[in-house]
Amino acid sequence: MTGTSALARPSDLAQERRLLTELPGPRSRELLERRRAAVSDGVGTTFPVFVERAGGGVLLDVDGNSLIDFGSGIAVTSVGASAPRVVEAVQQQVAAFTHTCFMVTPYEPYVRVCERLAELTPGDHAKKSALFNSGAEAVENAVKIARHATGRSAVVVFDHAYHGRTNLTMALTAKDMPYKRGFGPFAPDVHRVPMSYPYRDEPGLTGEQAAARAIAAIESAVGAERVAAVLVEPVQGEGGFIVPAPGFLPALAEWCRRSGALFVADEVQTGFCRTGAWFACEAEGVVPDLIVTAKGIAGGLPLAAVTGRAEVVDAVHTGGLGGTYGGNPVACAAALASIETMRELDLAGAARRIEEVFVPRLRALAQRHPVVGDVRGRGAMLAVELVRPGTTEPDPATTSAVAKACHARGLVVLTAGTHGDVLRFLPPLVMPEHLLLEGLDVLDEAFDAVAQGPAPAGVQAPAAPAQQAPVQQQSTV
Ligand code: PLZ
Repeated sequence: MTGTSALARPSDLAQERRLLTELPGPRSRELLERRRAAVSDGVGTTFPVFVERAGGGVLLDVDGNSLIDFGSGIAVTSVGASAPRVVEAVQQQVAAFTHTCFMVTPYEPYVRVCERLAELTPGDHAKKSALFNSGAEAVENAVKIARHATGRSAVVVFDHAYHGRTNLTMALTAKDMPYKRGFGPFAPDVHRVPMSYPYRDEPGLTGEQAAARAIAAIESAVGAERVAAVLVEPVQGEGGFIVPAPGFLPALAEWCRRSGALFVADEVQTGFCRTGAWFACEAEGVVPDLIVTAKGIAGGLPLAAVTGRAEVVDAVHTGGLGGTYGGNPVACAAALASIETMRELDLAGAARRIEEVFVPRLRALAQRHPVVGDVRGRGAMLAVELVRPGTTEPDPATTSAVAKACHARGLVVLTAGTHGDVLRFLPPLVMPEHLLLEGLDVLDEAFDAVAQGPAPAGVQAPAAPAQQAPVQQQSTV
């Protein structure tokens, strides 16, 4: 480690939007043909531009275009996709050793990641962790632990929830298409209850009332004494960046405590500074019994964790948890360097700043475009929900058209939502402010272009070659 010198190393990846070709460009289109021939059609692609390098707030594609990244590879590259500390730590670890299997002969970085998790996650009780490879694998293990520790089997999840694509986590996930259709039968004893969804709940429904509605459903359909775990995303991710009304999460956690069920927070998407704090549960002082993390934890390397009360996590017999690669040393080195970067650069503060920059701009957008029914989110996890003007009827077609218009202009945005009517924004927390603003300008242009109706057939969406047309700056902030 070379200390702060690594952080100060200037990136040679220009932090700019630069369009040299239409998107996708000719080399991306060639690769797309090869992808079509060799890669399963079951794996989707949001934006078929092939990436050669990435870092800070940009993705550089194989045709030399530089794109602004409002996706972070689905909330993963919070420290950037080539954060200097992470690159250096990974290089050192990969040269030292790539793998031993922690269950065979252990190594320190795994232990150190678990120590960091114990320090950083909510609550000052004794905590322990186990490490895994993916969010879904960690969620599945949280359920294993909860069942073992409580001796109960029922698991409660929420409308709009997303927890993964394995058999158990498909059962936990709400949305049929594309996640579940044709893949059943699913794991049993999973029970879905209503979420707090302020935009769609009856006006004025408080968080406590929404929790009471969920609890009534649990008590009547499952029985309090059968519940091993109530599993919830503190801000729902794939479901559409749904922030529950204040009071909802604390009331659920309190019910769990009274009922002997474990409160399990899936912070796979919200964790590690994304929402302006280390973890989203902190916003309401909720202390989960188990917390599941992945994505942002390791700067792009595959790592996930279940962290929880020591006596709960230790309830499982030795050998009951694990896997060949769980807590791989290279991924652990990346996690330690990512956490260090988050601390040094105060990326929780950066996420709060991103909210300050975005929210007035998204509200102004909603004023100009009545299709924007709701502006919501927290920190650098922000979204707009698109509906038919004057109603709350979802408008997935306009959502997809705006996303495509952003893509054509060199801005990576993602969609979400049970009805596909949510545009979500997840910039790397290290994105320089001029790119945040330029990305928001592009979003404005994309909404305007879609509002004006489709371009005449055969006319490409405008790709502005950098050398000819300087990018328009608007001054709404
Ligand atoms: N829990 C809250 O957001 C992953 C998946 C996108 P994995 N979300 C993005 C897709 O189409 O597959 C996620 C999440 C929450 C669990 C997961 C699962 O994490 O690392 O993808 O397994």
